[in-house]
Amino acid sequence: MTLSVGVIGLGVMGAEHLRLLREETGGARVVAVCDADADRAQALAQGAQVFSDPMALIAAQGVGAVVIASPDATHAGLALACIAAGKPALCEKPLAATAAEALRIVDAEVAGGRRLLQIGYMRRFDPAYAEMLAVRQAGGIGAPVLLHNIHRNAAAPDWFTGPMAVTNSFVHEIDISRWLLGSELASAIVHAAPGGDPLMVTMETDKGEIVSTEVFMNAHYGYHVHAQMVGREGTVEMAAPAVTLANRARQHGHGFPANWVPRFADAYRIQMRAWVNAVATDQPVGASAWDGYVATAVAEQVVTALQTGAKAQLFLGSRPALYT
Ligand code: ISE
Repeated sequence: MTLSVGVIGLGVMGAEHLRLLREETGGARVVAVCDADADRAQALAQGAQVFSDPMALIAAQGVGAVVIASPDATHAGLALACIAAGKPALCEKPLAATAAEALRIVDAEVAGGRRLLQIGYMRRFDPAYAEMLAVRQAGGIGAPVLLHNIHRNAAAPDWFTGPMAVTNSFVHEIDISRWLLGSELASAIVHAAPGGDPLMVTMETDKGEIVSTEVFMNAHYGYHVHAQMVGREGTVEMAAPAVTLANRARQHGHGFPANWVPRFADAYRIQMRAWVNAVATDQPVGASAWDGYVATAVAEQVVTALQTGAKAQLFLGSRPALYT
């Protein structure tokens, strides 16, 4: 059966999700689109029904599932509407602007007794991260003791405001560190360079592993994400972020992409296929609403740690049975 999908938000990520659904994903058809910019929605519609109201798209009878890729602040309300309508959704990260809002979404899903949301923490589908997880799980590096993350953007996106380096960017490391280590995060302390960029976040897990993350929003030279896991018997890390080497301009080496879309092209494609398949088979995969809540809750507490300079003891509450 073909899944009829409505896509809300057609910015950088929404347009890429639209392209993936149309060109690289079997078993799905885009039947509806919605964007705050009506001309943009019209230009990308290719026969899909154009909505100006995202709630009307979610309620539309012909829409079987929804991709939420509108601005961060809109995610929570749209995710709640999908749950109320009983429609599965792939919701871009972050799930919500506050932990309290994210928890309301978790509560709504739990009340319905069914996992409907997959959160777009797509690094879980990146082949390099997947291999690092497999190496750890096979005991290939012994017990992990450290995870070093580097997260560099060439320039902060123009829509960045306030502490978005944490709530929009660092949330990826919150999610992927839990996933890679199979641990929960227990404490965090943040150091900021003069001017506030880069940030250095050091977290401890419930098993005593140390997770260090550099979040550099204006690193200029390109988009660069790297991770190295250190175990008692070895280390595993990502190889250079390209598949070719070039000789040019008196240099030999790898190039860097301008942003995350080319770097994580495989992850986004695999994620979309996995989501469509998960909806078809009713077998949820990827980050759940609970994982989305945890990322937002930790981010909120990391922002406080940044503002106070104090070490935060992270509080999460208990995971509902739906997510075990
Ligand atoms: C963006 O929203 C992403 O999700 C990227 O993966 C991240 O690197 C970037 O900093 C975010 O703004």
